[in-house]
Amino acid sequence: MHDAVWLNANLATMTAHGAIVDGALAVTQGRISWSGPRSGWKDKARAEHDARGAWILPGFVDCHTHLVYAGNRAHEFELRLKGASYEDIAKAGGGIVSTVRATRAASETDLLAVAQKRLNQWLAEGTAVIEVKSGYGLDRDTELKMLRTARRLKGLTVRTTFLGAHAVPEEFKGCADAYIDYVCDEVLPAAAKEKLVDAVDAFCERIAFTRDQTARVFSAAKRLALPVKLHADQLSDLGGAALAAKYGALSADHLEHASEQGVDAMARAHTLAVLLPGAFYFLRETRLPPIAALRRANVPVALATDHNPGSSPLSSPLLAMNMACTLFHLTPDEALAGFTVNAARALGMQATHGTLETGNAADFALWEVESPAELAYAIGANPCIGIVRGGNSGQRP
Ligand code: DI6
Ligand code: FE
Repeated sequence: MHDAVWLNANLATMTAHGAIVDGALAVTQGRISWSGPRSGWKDKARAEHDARGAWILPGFVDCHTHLVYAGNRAHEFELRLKGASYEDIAKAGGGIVSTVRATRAASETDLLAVAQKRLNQWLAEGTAVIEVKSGYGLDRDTELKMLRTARRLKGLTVRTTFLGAHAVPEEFKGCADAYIDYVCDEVLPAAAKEKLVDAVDAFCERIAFTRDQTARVFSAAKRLALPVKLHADQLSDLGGAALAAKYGALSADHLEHASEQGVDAMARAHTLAVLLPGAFYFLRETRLPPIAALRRANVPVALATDHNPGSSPLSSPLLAMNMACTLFHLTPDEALAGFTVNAARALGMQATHGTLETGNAADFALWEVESPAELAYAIGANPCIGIVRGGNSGQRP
């Protein structure tokens, strides 16, 4: 006897089984306990739901966000519209460090309230898992405050990533190496000790940290047995993709300027690509990530919103999918895989999320569309009509 079954549903399983038209999906004790064609459903369930022809997809996984921060950077958007570049603003003392000032000043209660409110948009679009990075504290107490805040978010599963190496804070200006020592010796160990870290990230970029500095952060992560990932080759080719691969990273993210060799190294290391079309769009970048090389090398591609106040104030997985198709030429099927099965892999969560396989968490959403491709096609619509978390149906927020 199963707890509940959804009948009259179409299933985008995101597995090799593909789509199942007129399927059935059952859940028991918070897990998917049966999925397949309706004709094969012979069991019983305590509750029967009529999905009325809706498509069921695994809950979305947003595997790269900076959701927790205070303030916003609308004034920098205005400056950029007048001609300043993202890098100019960062060099002039704006950019990431301006969000750092606001985030340091905010109480944990206020930080949680604004982040929880932001999260409503993800919940309304059927998101089951969100990754949230630190990196707007850049001191021990504020980095820990950000990670604790992320862990307190309600409504979905949260994974926290330590991004102490996001920018050089004002008090270490001109002393990036000393700051990296502080991150490796003090901040990361303190966050790991409080069990607030699921993975470690760094911003390897001309305006942030060098390859050597990034490697030191990765070595510190390895000493603590934490997986790594990287903001790689977004604005310039610093060899970030190959560096991520060398450390067996879960993913290398952005990749607009990554080389073919970088992509090949990722393939050999089974490092996934995470593409972030929101930042590409918002910074009006023109150089496309190496999609053809990624396809040729069979590197799985995940997508994410990269939600952050500076380079990607994007709160919609659906819109990110549309952007990935229009800007990066992904197919709608690739975009859907990018927010489900491949995003779960990018977080090391493929055993529980990203597909409708039996045994996975019963975290899924019902969509009133004729085909799943419509989710990547429509701009600004939200046809989500039901959300199931841990087997329990809820209303869309
Ligand atoms: N992710 C980041 O960490 C930086 N760019 C990106 O795509 C920018 C964050 C910021 O400007 O606040
Ligand atoms: Fe980012």
